[in-house]
Amino acid sequence: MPDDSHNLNHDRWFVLGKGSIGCLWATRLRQCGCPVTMIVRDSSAGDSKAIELTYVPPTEDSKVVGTELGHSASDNGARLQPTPAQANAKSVFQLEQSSPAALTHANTPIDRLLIATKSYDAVTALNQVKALLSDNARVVVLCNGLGFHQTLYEQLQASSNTIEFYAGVTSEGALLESNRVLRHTGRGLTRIGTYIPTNPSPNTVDPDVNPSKQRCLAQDADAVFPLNFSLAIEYTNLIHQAMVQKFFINCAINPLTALYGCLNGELLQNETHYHGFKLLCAELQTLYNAYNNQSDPDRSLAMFELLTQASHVASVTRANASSMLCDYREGRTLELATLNMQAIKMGQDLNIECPINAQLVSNLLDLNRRAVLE
Ligand code: KPL
Repeated sequence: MPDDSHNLNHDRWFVLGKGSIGCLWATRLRQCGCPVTMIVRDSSAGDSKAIELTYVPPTEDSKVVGTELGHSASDNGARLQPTPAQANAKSVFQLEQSSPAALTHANTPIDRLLIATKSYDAVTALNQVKALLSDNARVVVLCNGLGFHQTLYEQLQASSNTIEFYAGVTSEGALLESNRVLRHTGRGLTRIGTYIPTNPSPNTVDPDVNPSKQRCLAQDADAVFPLNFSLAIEYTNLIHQAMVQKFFINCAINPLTALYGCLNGELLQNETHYHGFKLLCAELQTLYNAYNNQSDPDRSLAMFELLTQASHVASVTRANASSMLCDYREGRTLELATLNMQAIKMGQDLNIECPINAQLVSNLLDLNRRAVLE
């Protein structure tokens, strides 16, 4: 663990993942005055250096996405941050860029860490910088999907059980037009909450008796991102529900857009695509209902109609290429392990067959393998 007395950069955010969401957060954090270091793997960034990233704001008429789940207002006393006009101008931001090796060599303490990698990279990426986290570090994960949060949590706990760990889901739209230009394509909503472990480990201290955990729960409403942050953030105690619902929406939209090679809106407009979309939503709805009954007997996750919600998201983001379609086009690994393969695993645990998801995963793995070979 690095020596905290050397830490003159208490409000510096370190960002893992230089995709569109990582870059959006980096520019917005810079905009409100926080120093930012992008952690990159490239050996070219062996030594820390400064890079410039241009933020292009959304057009005035871009809608807020993310209120589709009925949470536009606070569900637990949380609030949305205001977005002052000057925060939204096109601007060029200076960001530090450094590699895990360079940070480790300099023994740089990390107090604030955002994980915005592809979901399958999150655990490895965290491992590369975990030793630099200070005892009271704040870690926020914003990756798509389910199934890896618990591993992140356990790794953080093993470092220090006073690290604050938040999970988030975002519907912000962003596109990297080049590695120096980030376009904010649509305003969204980001919901953040303290991650609640699925199987508390023996050294996990109950938040009721751990003063540090009490502090972080008590401060959720205004503590995670700076007060003048220009993205809409809602702090919630129902983060698990938000993660599960976003997971099901992503399981419905992302793989089909990659398979059909279509934009989100075309899932609704093209008759054949829509037929596939309805069948997939029906299979996922059965799974959601069973999961909900099993994991939440008081049914606070209930009343979620996947076809309606996923259609709404596909419609509001109609001009977007989903992240999985972009990954497919770029020959990157698809986030299937944390989306539809995770759904199949959930089905196995609940004795629910998921043949449509299984076929979809198999077709996409084949396509992806061929794309990577080409
Ligand atoms: O989250 C998304 C993604 O592409 O990963 C959706 C909501 C489908 C928007 O494109």
